[in-house]
Amino acid sequence: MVTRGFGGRRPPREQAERLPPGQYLTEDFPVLSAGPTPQVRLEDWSFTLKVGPKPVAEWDWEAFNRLPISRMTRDIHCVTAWSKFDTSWEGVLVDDILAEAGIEAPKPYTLAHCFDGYTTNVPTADLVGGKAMVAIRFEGEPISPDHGGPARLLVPHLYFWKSAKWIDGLQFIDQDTAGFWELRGYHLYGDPWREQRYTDD
Ligand SMILES: Nc1nc2c(c(=O)[nH]1)N[C@H]1C(S)=C(S)[C@@H](COP(=O)(O)O)O[C@H]1N2
Ligand SMILES: [Mo]
Repeated sequence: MVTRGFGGRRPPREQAERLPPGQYLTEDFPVLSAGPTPQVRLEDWSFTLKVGPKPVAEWDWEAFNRLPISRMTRDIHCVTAWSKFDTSWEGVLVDDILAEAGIEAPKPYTLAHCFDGYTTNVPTADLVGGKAMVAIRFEGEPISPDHGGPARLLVPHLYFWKSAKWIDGLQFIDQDTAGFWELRGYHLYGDPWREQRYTDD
């Protein structure tokens, strides 16, 4: 048996239970980006909520940082087969963003939009109920630019391509609409436990 990345620090059975099928454990944090890292200055940062084409709320960096901050410690799973356990993030739950905007999950699907033009689609139900946040800190520090700083989406129960880096908004939409990688062969939903890597998985 080959168990890549097993450092002997965790009981093998616990490790096996926490690793989705086809994944291996890593202690590093690989950087995976479709293009160059955009340098987003905090003074240029903004986050917009849209319902369909219509903007309904917008925050600059200072205002966003005044929203309630929550912490999530979760395992993350990349479609390229690495998983990393117990990553800890601080940020604003999508629930709290919606509450601040005075709206409730207005449409069944969501597209995340980013400063580099990247998009990814997630059912709105997978973003609420404490399942997802817009993270602004990783392991107690500001998120580094390569990992999506100033802010990235964190949807840890789906493959990590759904956790959009350099996020600048969420758009609520009626139809599930493929984003950047979903248009290029990745699964529309991306559940690591059902190994939904590619379109027809
Ligand atoms: N804006 C944006 N978000 C993105 C990407 C990207 O290219 N652009 N890559 C995705 C992919 S495929 C993965 S696996 C994770 C990687 O995050 P990391 O570089 O912090 O490991 O970010 C996702 N979010
Ligand atoms: Mo990825």
